[in-house]
This record gives sequence, structure tokens and C-alpha cells, in this order.
Amino acid sequence: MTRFTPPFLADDPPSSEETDILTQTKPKTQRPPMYKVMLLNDDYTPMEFVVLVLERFFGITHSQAVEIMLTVHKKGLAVVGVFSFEIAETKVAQVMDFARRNQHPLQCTMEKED
Ligand code: TYC
Repeated sequence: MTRFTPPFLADDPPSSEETDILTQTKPKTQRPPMYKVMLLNDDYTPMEFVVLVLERFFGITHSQAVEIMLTVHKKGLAVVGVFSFEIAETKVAQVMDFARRNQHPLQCTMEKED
């Protein structure tokens, strides 16, 4: 008589390979959280001023700055860079201060990256 022996019975305890997978711990890669810095659109800040902000505080080339400014103008906002918390905070403060000193309502914000 031929006996058929399945490799695993339903009641078999999980193999060590299976339990290993379940107990594997996530490797801890120590990456600091990063923050997106965004410009928001408004109806009053001149386009040239936004381009200047992007060039001056984000080191973006003129043509790229025009592109980003137009994205903000059309879509309402755009991410202009991703930085560590301290750098992001500094960029936001620099942009907000520069806008205020020039009496433009331009808004710059930061948000933690997922
Ligand atoms: N919407 C502004 C205008 O028409 C231009 C603008 C672009 C303002 C980007 C803010 O973040 C901004 N003058």
C-alpha cells in the first residue's frame, strides 16, 4: 500500500524558520526625522518676490525658481525642500522675516515627512 505523508500537518507546530520570521526585530537604522518646507500661494505677493525668495534662501536656480513659483501659484502650495528640523525651522523663519520686512503676506510652513 502506498502511504501519502503530507510535508506538514495542520496541527504541526510552526517550524523555527516560521517563528523566526514572526519574532524578527526591525533593524534600527537611526535616521533623524526630516521636514518638508512649503510655500503657500496668496493673491498679493509679487511673483518676482517669490522667485527671489527661492533663489536667495533655497539656492534654487532662476529657471527652477520660476517653475516652483508657478506650481505654488497654480496648485496652492509646493514643497521647496526637505531638511533636518533645525535647518527647516531656520528657512521658515528667514522667509517669513524677509516677507514681513517687505510687507508681503507670503507664507512658508514646515511639516514632518512621513
Ligand atoms: N499668486 C501670486 C500672484 O499672482 C504669486 C505667488 C506665487 C504668491 C507663489 C505666493 O507662494 C506664492 N502674484
